Amino acid sequence: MRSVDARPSPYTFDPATTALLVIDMQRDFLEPGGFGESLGNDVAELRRTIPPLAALLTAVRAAGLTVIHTREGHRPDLSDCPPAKLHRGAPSKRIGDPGPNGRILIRGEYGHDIIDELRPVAGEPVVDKPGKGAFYDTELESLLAERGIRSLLVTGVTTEVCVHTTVREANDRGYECLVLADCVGSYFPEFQRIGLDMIAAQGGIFGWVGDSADLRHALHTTSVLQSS
Ligand code: C5J
Repeated sequence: MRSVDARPSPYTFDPATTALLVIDMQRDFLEPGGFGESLGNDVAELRRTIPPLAALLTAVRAAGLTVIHTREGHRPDLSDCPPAKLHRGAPSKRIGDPGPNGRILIRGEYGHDIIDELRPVAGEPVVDKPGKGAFYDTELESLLAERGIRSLLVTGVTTEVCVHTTVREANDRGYECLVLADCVGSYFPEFQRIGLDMIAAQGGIFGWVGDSADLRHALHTTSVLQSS
């Protein structure tokens, strides 16, 4: 077992039953011209997560842990996009509209894919999800069950939307989640702070909040291959 300094208490995990979840690190959220920017957001707010997450990915892969990526997006015919999501708000471009990186938030388009810096490697599942939560209408739960995963190291964007929804879904299913504060990002600094506080509040009502440097240190001292 490994232990990492975290809020509200140290987070303990077994590397053999722990996965790194990388949520929606897609061009549509992190690069200009995508869904995030169409909603009026500054993508620069999210990009600070890229270097620590790249370093964490390297450490997690070296330690032999399971890595799973997710992507939010819809079928080209939008049959999996509820009208309530499609028509909400007044974005400059709606889901399915053409943009500089292809149709906004549509599977198979350049903008829908994961940014080059965090590209999945062979063998790492990429879960396509139509909603905010990674468990809703996806194969994530069976992927985790097949691998015997009980603990999730949660990273990605955005903190208060897809990260929060996924952590809440995971918590209700009995997974123990450590959210890495420097590897999750929000377009809104106050939501970043409050979103993380909400996870760790009340004795860790949804999970734990920690830092990737501490996690990398804990991983450096072991590997799944060594410990089995
Ligand atoms: C949003 C996400 N923010 N991945 N999606 O719409 O958080």
